[in-house]
This record gives sequence, C-alpha cells and structure tokens, in this order.
Amino acid sequence: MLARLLFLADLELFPPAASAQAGPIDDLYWFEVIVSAIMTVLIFAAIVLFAWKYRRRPGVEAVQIEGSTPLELTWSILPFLVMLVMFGWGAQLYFAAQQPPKDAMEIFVTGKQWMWKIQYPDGNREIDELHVPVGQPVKLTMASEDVIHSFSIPAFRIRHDVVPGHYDSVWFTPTKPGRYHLFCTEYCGNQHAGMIGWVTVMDQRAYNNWASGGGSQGTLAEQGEKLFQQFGCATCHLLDQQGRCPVLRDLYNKPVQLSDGRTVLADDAYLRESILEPNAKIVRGFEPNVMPNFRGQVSEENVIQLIGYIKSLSPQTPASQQGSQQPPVVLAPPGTPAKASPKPKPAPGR
Ligand code: HEC
Ligand SMILES: [Cu+2]
Repeated sequence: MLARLLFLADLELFPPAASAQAGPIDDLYWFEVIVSAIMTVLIFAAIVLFAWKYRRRPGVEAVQIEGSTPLELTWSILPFLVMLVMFGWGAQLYFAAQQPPKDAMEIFVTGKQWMWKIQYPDGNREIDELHVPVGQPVKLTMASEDVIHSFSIPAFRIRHDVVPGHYDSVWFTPTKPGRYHLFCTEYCGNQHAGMIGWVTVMDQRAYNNWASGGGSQGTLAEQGEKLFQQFGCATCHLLDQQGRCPVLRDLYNKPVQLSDGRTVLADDAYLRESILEPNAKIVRGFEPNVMPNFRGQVSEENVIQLIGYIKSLSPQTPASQQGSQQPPVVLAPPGTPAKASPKPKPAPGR
C-alpha cells in the first residue's frame, strides 16, 4: 500500500505484491526504511550543525561539558522503544510465516542442481513451474537432493533455505492471478543463475482445468504405492505375519512410542527419517537393523511419493493432503501387533 503511495510500484522498482502476506511485510519494510531515513537525516544534520556551531574561532576557548543524564536517557530509551516495536512487529510476521493454516493445499518441492522439481498430491509433476489457485493457502514442503538451495518468490515475499537432510516449509496465499518469478537465492554451483522458473496463479476454474490435464502416472499416493512394491517395503510392512515390522496403516499424524521412551509425532519429517535413516528412531517393540537403510537408493522425490502413500493409509488425513478421494484400502493383515494407537474418539452424542 505504502509502496503504491511512493509511486515506486508503478516504476517496477518493487516486485508486485501478489500474496496475502505481501502487504503486511511491505508495511514493516517501509516502517523500517522510514525510521532509518529519519535517523540518518537527523544524525547528519546534527553533525553538520555542530561542526559549524562549534568550529574553531580565534579568541574562543573550548569549555568542557560534564554531560546530561536526562539527555542521555532520552537518546537511549527512545531508540530502544522504536527497536522494540520493530522486534515485536517482525516477530509477529515471522511466527505467522511458520504456521500454515490447517486447510492449506500441500505441494512438494525438491531442489536439485539446478532445477526445482514440483510434485502435486494429484500426481502432477513439473520442473521450474508452479501452478496455484488464487485465494487458496498453499504449503510447500521442500527438500534438497544435493546442496543448500533457497526457494524464493519475491512477488509473494517468501524465501526459505532448502537444506539437505530435512524438510523445510513455507506457505503463502496468492491473491492476484498472473505469472511471477521463482528463484534459487542461494549460490549452489556454476549454473545457479539458471535455477529459476515461474509461478502461475490461476482462478479456481482455470486451475481445475489445468490440474485435470496431467497426472498420467496416478496420484502421488498411487505413485508411492508402486514404489512401495518396487523397493520391497511391502514384503515387510504388509506381508510380515510374525509381527516383526510396524503396521503403517493409520500411522500418519499419530503419536509413535519409541524404544527409548520418547513419543514423537508421525509427521512428514518423521516418515522421511524413518525411510532414509531407519535406525535414528526405533519404534517400541521392534528391533533396530531390521529395516534396510534406503539412503542413496530412494530419491527425495521417491520419499515424497512413499509418504503420500503412507498418508493415504490414514483415513483421517484431510483429502487436500491425500490427493485421492478414494477411501483408503486396508492392507495390513490382522494379527500384526498394533502399536499403541490413541483411543478412538467417541461418536458425537445424539
Ligand atoms: C526388512 C524389513 C523392512 C523393509 C524392507 C522395510 N521396512 Fe520399514 N520398518 C521395518 C522395521 C523392523 C521397522 C521398525 C523399526 C524402526 O523403527 O526402524 C520399520 C519402520 C518403518 C517406519 C516407521 C513406522 C512407525 O510405526 O513409526 C516407516 C515409516 C517405514 N518403516 C517405512 C518403510 C518404507 C517406506 C520401506 C520401503 C522403502 C520400508 N519401510 C522397508 C522393516 C522394514
Ligand atoms: Cu539452487
């Protein structure tokens, strides 16, 4: 808003503001720029004024001044309060940026020298192109296949490092249909400058049209199911009748009791670690070193597909994250030891 008043926006010196968070972030930005500008002008004016006022003159001798407590308190406390405003305001925006709304649509991003690979829950895949519907909160779950990248969409005022070894996430709500730049903003090798692309924001109808065009390999969950067979996960997790392997049905977003006594939430990060580093956390009642280590065999994109499949085995998962409207198939054989699953919610009384 302020950017518009300052006519910079129309000169395109400033990126367009195309997300719900762009306005509030710009307001803070301009607040800081204006406070800094006022301070700079005041300080330089005082330097020039005093240099002139107290210049050396013949016959005038300098008098030492002992200082002034009220003055010193004023120039310490006032800037401190202004800084506190910046801190509080910034912290508020920062925390909001970490908390995607529950109904956010989930899209997966994998950074790889030198491209961005995008995977949608409905099975569509793209490279260096991201399509999102206008007005819909979108959460990006991001992984890196190799080195540190940084995912940035200036028009949405989002940027987040994508660090190998775990998931990072950002979220945004696009507000204006159009095409916007997408960058890697962390130097990541000699073709870093080519790691760029486009975000297309479409109205809901156009988006549905676009989305129904692709996904020839099935939904994310179906792609994951294929991998689950290919990598032999199924031989243990589905066919094991002796109860040596945990049942993956109804696992997603549930607490898992570990052999060391801790309880962790089975979120995306936990599932990813369970696949790539099985011995990092051992489920209570099961043995370490049984599940093979899949690091190096399973790419980050494969992990995203496998997680998509495991999610689809949890009926409570919102359809938006599941990517498939079909009721989940119950695959675990009876007789496998159920992990301590939380009590079922009582049905709402009538
Ligand atoms: C040789 C048998 C075996 C194979 C093959 C295997 N796993 Fe496992 N898996 C286990 C065992 C045993 C555990 C429990 C011990 C642990 O936590 O590491 C486990 C744990 C897990 C967990 C954590 C489960 C929980 O309840 O918290 C996930 C997720 C998982 N495996 C996914 C996979 C996927 C995906 C594959 C294929 C890429 C796979 N596993 C292949 C044996 C296997
Ligand atoms: Cu990069």
